[in-house]
Amino acid sequence: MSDTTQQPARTASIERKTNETDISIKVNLDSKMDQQIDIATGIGFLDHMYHALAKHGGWSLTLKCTGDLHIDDHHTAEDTAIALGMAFKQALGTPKGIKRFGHAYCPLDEALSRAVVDISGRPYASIDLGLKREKIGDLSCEMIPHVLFSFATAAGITLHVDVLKGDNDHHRSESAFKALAVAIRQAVEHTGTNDVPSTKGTSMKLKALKVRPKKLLEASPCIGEMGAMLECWSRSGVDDPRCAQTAKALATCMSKPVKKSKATNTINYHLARLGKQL
Ligand SMILES: [Mn+2]
Repeated sequence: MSDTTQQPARTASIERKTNETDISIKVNLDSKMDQQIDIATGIGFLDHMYHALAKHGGWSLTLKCTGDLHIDDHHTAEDTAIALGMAFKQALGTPKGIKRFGHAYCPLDEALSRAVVDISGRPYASIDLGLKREKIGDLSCEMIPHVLFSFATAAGITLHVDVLKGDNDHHRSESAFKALAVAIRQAVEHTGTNDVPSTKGTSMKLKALKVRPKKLLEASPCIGEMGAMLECWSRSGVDDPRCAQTAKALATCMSKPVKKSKATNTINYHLARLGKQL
C-alpha cells in the first residue's frame, strides 16, 4: 500500500544562531537505505541520543552546534532540540498522505519505553522518563525530557513518551529515543494517497460531495451511523479506500430524489457489506 518510490525525499536545512548557540542542521527523513549521520553538539550523550533518533527514524542527519558549554549544557540541549524540531517540520511540509499516528515500544536490555506520536500540528508533550541520576556523561538528566518537549513543540507534534521499566538511566533514556524514532518513522510513512488524515479533511470531502453529516443524521440514524464511521476511519489515520467509497455511496443516496425508505435500504446494504469487512 505504501509507495515511497515516487515521492521526493523530504529534506530540510536549518541555520539557527543566537547569543547562546550556533546550530546548523541538515535532515533527510527518507534515507533508509543510505543513512549518513554526523552529529557534534559538544555533549557526547546528547550526540548519542540524536544518533539513535536518526538511525532508527531512518533519517540522514547532520547536526552541528557550537554552544555556551562554559556555562552549562542547558542552551545547547534545548536549542538543538528546537532546531531539530524546526528542521523536521520543514522537511515534512504539509503533512499530506502520511499515516499521521505512530507508536512504538523499544527495549534496551532491562529498560522499556513507549512513544506515541501524532503529527497533528498541535504541539504537546507528555514525557515521563523517571531518570534518577543527576547526569549521564555531560548531559543533565533534567535536560533529557526537556529535549523531547522542545523537539515536540518546535515540530508541532503531539508526543507522549514514557519509560515503563529499567534500572539503568543510560538504558532508560536510549530506549526512549529509540521508541520515539520508530514511532515517528511509522507516523511519517506515506500512505500512497494525498489525503490530510484528519476529520477536517473528511468534512471537506463530505462537503465536496454535498453530504452533510447533520442532514444524514436527520434522514436516518442508520445513515448518521455511516457518517460517524467515516469520521472514525478518518480519525484513525488509516488509509482506507472504504472511506471514499462510503462517502460516494452516501452522496449518491442523498442526491437521488428517492424515498427515504429506499435510501435507507441502500445504506443498510452498504453497512452490511462494510460490517462484514470490518
Ligand atoms: Mn548507549
